[in-house]
Amino acid sequence: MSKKTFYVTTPIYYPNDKLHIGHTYTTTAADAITKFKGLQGYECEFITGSDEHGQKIEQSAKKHGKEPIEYVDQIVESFKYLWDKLEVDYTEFVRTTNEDHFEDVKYIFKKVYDNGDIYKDKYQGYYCTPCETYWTERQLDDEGNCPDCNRSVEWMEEESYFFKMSKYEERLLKFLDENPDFIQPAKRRNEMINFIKDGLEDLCVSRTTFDWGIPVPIDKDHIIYVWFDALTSYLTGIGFRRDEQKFNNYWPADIHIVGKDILRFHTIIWPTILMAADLPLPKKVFGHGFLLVEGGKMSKSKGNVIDPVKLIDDFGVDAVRYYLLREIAFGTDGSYSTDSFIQRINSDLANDLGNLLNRTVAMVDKYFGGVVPQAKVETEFDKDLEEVAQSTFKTIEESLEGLQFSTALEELWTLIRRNNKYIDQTQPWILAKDEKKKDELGTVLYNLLDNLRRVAIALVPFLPQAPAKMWEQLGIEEPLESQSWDYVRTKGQLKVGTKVKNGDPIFPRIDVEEYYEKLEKEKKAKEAKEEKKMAEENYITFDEFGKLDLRVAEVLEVERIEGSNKLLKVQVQLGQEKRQLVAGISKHYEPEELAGKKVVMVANLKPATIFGVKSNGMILAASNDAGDLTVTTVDRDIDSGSRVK
Ligand code: ME8
Repeated sequence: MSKKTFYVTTPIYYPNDKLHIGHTYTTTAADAITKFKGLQGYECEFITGSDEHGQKIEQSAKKHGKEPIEYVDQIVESFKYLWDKLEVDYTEFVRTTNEDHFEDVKYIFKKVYDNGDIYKDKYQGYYCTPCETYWTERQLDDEGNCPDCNRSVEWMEEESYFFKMSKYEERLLKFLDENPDFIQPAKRRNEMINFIKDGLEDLCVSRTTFDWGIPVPIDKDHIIYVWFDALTSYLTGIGFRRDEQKFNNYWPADIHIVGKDILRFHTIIWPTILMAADLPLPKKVFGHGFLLVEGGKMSKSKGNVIDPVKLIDDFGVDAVRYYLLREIAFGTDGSYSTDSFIQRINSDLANDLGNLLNRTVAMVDKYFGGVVPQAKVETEFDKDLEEVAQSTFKTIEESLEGLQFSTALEELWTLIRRNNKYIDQTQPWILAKDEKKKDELGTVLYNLLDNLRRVAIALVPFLPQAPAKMWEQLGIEEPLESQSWDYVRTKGQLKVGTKVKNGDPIFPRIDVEEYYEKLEKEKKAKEAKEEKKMAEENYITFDEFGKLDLRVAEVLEVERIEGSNKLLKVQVQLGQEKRQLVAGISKHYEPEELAGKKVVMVANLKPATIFGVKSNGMILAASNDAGDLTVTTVDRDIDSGSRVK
C-alpha cells in the first residue's frame, strides 16, 4: 500500500525586512494543518523559505550599504529565529539563492523555452518595483499608481523574454471548471475566473534592469523574472530532479497556502507555467484574508506593525498561535487588537481549559489520592457527554479539511465547556460526601480525565506547549508523540491506576491593566535608550542647542593683529553693548571689507585671550574643502543684538 502523503507550502517571504504578525499567520496555519495531517498518519512535507532575488532586494541591500547576499543572509536568520520561536516544524527551508534552486529554475525555464512557449520581444509598460510587476496604463489605479499596492510606477522599456501565458487561457479555464475546489475560498475563485476571462496576456519573464537574480539559461544578459523564480521553489523543496521518489510522492502539492494578495500568481501564472513544463498542477490553493491592526492596514509609517517575537515573549507561543487560528475565520480579513487578544486568552485558555484541568486533577488528588479511578458505573450525563465528544471530533476533521481552523477550535471548546458543565451537573463534591456514590464519583473523574487526554492530543496541531503540560499533569506514560487521531476519537484509552500530577495553572490569567502599564514602562525605557544613543552619536538635543546664544552683530572697526597673518581684532555692536573679539579670517577679508557688515556671532562663548588680545565672542563663517570662506551675514537688515534661533 502506498504511503499517505501530504505536502503543504507557505509563500516564500521577501527578506527585505523582519516578518510581522501577518506572515506569522500564514505559517502558523500551514504548521497546524501539517501537524493535524501528521496525527492522521500522513507523511508530511511542509516547505517555507525566502524569496531573495529581484530589484527590490537589491535596492534594500544597497540602502543598507551591504551586498545583497550579506543583507539577505542576516534577514533569513531572523525568519528562522521566528519560526523556531513559533515552534513551526517545516521540513525544508528553500532559499532562492541556493544552488539547487538555481538549477531547477533554469531547468524549468529551458523546458518551457524548448516547448516553444518562451519568445523574445520588446517590453514597454509601467513597472512597480515593490511588486515586481508590469502594468498597462488601463490597469493603473485612478491616480496612475500600481493597482495592487497603490505606490508609484515607472515607465520602462526593455528587451525581454515572454511566456505564452495567453495560449493557456482556455486550458486553465477548463481546469478550473473541472476542479471546482482548486481555488479556496470559493468567493476568490470567481474573482480569478473573471480575471482570466478578461483575457490573459503573455507574461514578461525576464529583466535586464538589474543583476540580482538567476540568469536566463539561453541569454546571460537577462535575469529570470522573480515570480518565475520564486514559484519554482515549491518544486525545489521536495527534491525536484534530485530525488525522484520523494518528488513523485509529494508532487502535486496538496495545498499552497498564501495570502489573498498573491492568489493570482498562484492560480494563474503558476498553473500555466506548470502546464507549459508538462508538470501536474497543485491540488489546491488557499488565499486567506488579511490581518489588520485595530481595523487598518499594518504599515511601518503608521507605526502599528505587530512584532510576533515580542508577542510570543509577552504571552507565550501557545497564546499567539491560538489567537491567530481562533479569532479570524480563515479566508476573511480580521483585525488584531491587544484587548481582543487578552480577552481571548483569558476566557478560552485560562478560564475554560486551564480551569478544567486544574479542577479535575485537584479532585482526583483529593478524592482518590491522585490515582485515576475506574469508571464502574454510568451517570445520566455520560451519554450526552460522549455524543458531544464524537460530534466535536467529526466536525474538527471536516473543518480542517477546508482549513477552517477557527471552526475546529470553536468546536473543541464546545467540548471543553461541555466538560466544565459536566462537573456542574454531576457535582463531584456532593458525590464525595456519600460513600455509596464513590463509584459514580470515580466515573465522573475518569470521564473528565479521559476527555482531557483527548483534548490534549487534539490540541497538538494548534498549541506546541500546552498539550505536553497537560500530558504531564495527567501523568500518562506513553509519549505524547506516539498518539494519533484515532486515540482522540476513541474514548477510554486512559489507563486506570495512572498517577496524576497536580501542577501550576498552564495558562495564568493576564491582567490587562498590568500589561498596559508594562507596555508604557517599556516605551519609556525605549525612548530613554534612544535619547541616550542619539547623544552618544553626537546629536544635540533642542535644549542643548538652546544654550547657544547666537546674535546678529554689526561690525564697527577691524584691524590686523600685529605678528599674526590670520587674526583680526574686531569691534562689534551687539544691541546696546560693544564687544571686542578676535577672528581668524584675515586671509579672506581685508579689514575695511568687513566694517559695516551685520554678521552672526556666538555671544556666550567663554571669553579668552588670543595673541594677547581679549576675545569675547565668535563670528560664524562658512568654509569648504577648497579653502573658500565667507562670514555669515543676514539676508535682510535687522537690529544688531537680534537673537538667531
Ligand atoms: O509575496 N495578513 O512575499 P511577502 C495576513 N515573496 N497575511 C499577510 C499579511 C497580513 N497583513 N501580510 C503578509 C511575497 N502576509 C512573495 C511570495 S511565493 C512563491 C512568493 C502573508 O514577504 C501572506 O501570506 O510579501 C502574503 O501572501 C505573504 O505574507 C506575502 O509575503
